[in-house]
Amino acid sequence: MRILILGGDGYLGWPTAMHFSAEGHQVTVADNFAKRKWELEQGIAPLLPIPPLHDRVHTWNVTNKSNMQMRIGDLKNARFTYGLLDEVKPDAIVHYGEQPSAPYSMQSRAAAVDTQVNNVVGTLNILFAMQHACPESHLVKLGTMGEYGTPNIDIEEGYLTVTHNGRTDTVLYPKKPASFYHLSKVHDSHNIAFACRTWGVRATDLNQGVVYGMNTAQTEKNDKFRTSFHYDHVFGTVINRFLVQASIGEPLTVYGRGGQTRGFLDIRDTVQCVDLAVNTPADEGEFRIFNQFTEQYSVLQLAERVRQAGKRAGLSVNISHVENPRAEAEEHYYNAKHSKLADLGLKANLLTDESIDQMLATVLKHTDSVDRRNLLPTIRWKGGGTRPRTES
Ligand code: USQ
Repeated sequence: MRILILGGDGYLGWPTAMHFSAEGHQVTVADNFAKRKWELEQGIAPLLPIPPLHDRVHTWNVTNKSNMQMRIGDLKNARFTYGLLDEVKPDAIVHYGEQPSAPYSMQSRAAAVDTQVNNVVGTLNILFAMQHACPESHLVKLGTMGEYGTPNIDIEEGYLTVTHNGRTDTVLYPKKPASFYHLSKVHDSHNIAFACRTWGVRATDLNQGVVYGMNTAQTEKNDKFRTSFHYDHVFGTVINRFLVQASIGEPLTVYGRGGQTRGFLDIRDTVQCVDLAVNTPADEGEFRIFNQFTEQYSVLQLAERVRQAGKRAGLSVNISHVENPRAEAEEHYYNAKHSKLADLGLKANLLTDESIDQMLATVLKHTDSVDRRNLLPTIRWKGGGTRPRTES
């Protein structure tokens, strides 16, 4: 298959690209390095340096006798996006090419606008370019479980059947997200759903939970294949942050009471789920939605699991309830369905003590690289954010 990975330089895009290439598919990665720019702007770096994409792709191709292709450009630029799809004519487009951080989007007006323009316009350009270049192609779009928020009813897999005044219809599940970032994914979902029912686009929206881990079958084979692992308060996700905090003797930063419950998955399962979606394409006109996570935990449960892992490794780990910088429910009902990927054959890599111990052992090898200045949250949800140095 010809597979185009948008955002191929990122935390999830790069491991996904290597996976499909290792499986023998013709892979093209595209990126505009926006994430690297946002990191520079925030004064943040991943735990370990990530070589330039050119270098990673070259080393991958030489080591594996592959022919992965790379294109550099911005999806907001319609000329680039049309040209890319025209040239590649992909059978499947895996779209990770978005600003991924909720805190980033909440820090200022400029960052909220940047997030929504980047994400929504990029996806719109892809939908239009598909019409022009490859209408049969299957769009596999990374959405987020956070689109749903934390409603006081069960979360269904994308759709809800409602009976109202005696009549029944099936509608997109109501969305109540908790950041401008998560909202950008809601807007994307609606635009894609519209393109499916109007133009017959085939699309799968993967409502992904919070990802943890840094190793997949390919990342471990060469230092240049490692992926961008963040532990900072902007791009770091909660388990990755707790592991790094534990490794350097800093308290685990549970925001507020810690009853916030979310769906989680191992980075290896992100790759597996995307593989399943690509290999079983949506039908023409179908807007297929999968809830992509394997287990749900509260933040406090996770902190306790990491504390116990620290203990097994001989570390003394404290849990600190810091003031919650976000506006979110700290105790709530949460029951999200997630059976469709399992039905397709997903074999979950669960968060076992062994897997936490392994991740902690990896992080412990790199404690010298941790920048302690970027651990505590400084971006507040309330009040419209600060005026950053970069905004004129
Ligand atoms: N949290 C803490 N302490 C921390 C960091 C986070 O208590 O040090 C809490 C947050 O308040 C939140 C939960 O942990 O309640 C998850 O936060 P997160 O930063 O791990 O994840 P989130 O901001 O929701 O976003 C991440 C990814 C995003 C993806 C999303 C999936 O950055 O790209 O879409 O997870 S989901 O959360 O299911 O929407």
